[in-house]
Amino acid sequence: MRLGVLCGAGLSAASGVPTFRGPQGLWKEHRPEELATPQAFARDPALVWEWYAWRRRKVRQAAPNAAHHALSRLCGAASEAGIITQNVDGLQQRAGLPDHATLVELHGSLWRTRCRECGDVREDRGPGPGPGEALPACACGALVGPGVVWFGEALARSGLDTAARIAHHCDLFLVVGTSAVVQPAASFAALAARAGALVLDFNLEQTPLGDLWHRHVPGPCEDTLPLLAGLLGPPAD
Ligand code: BV8
Ligand code: ZN
Repeated sequence: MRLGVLCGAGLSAASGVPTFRGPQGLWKEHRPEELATPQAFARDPALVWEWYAWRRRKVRQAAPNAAHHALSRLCGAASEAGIITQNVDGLQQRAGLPDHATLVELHGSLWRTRCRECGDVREDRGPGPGPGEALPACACGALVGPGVVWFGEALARSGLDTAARIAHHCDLFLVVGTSAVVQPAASFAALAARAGALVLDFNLEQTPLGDLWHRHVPGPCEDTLPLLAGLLGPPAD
């Protein structure tokens, strides 16, 4: 069985990482769409970095949950496995994946920085600048921002190609914990459905693309995915 997965913030909710559009999707009365943009960074880079430093702290305090581990097991049971994640927290990597599984971070990573002037990208596992601290600068002189893809920024071509390959070549496509409102990420579920995969949507709620799904699996994914892994996956070691 060839497995494809598209996941979003709901996958990490049980780890204590806030989702974007849920009731706790606010930070200091700012909505993510207001801060996750190049315009917000140009206007107030310190505020944007404060938000990302806060998110780094939340993720550092978090651990992969049963849903992440279930996805790792399901990848182990599949002959081919690809995970398309919109999450930037790195928790799926921390849960571990079998060598044959592909993971693509469509929207980048909290644990990198990127210069929007010269394109320099670096790993950065630090806490991010504290209040009043100097903001990280690039050798080219520009300020560097978090290594994520903001609204209005193009996604990396390589990531899009890998995601399309995963969606095109799978028999089972799991959509996990995403509101399916952000494009082009959400489009990969439709691609998988058109390519003939059985699409299962693991979410607390129905999503806008509901008529595309072959099956909505209601409930917290940290409860429902382990059930699927128990049916399809190898015995937990
Ligand atoms: C681009 C990184 C072009 C930053 C993020 C086409 C149509 C419509 C709009 C557009 C379009 N093309 C472009 C757009 C505009 C825009 C867009 O999609 N806007 C939306 C809001 C309408 N897209 C873009 O700007 C993209 N860029 O297309 O560029 C271009 C081309 C060439 C040159 C220049 C430009 C870039 C999009 C990427 C934005 N960056 N994040 C950061 O993280 O800070 S998006 C952000 O939203 C996160 O990545 C997040 O992952 C993503 C999606 O949110 P979800 O993961 O789904 O999270 P959410 O809170 O919404 O939902 C959680 C779900 O989980 C809920 O359904 C809930 O019920 C469920 N849940 C909760 N708990 C559980 C659970 N389910 C199960 N179990 C639980 N326990
Ligand atoms: Zn630079």
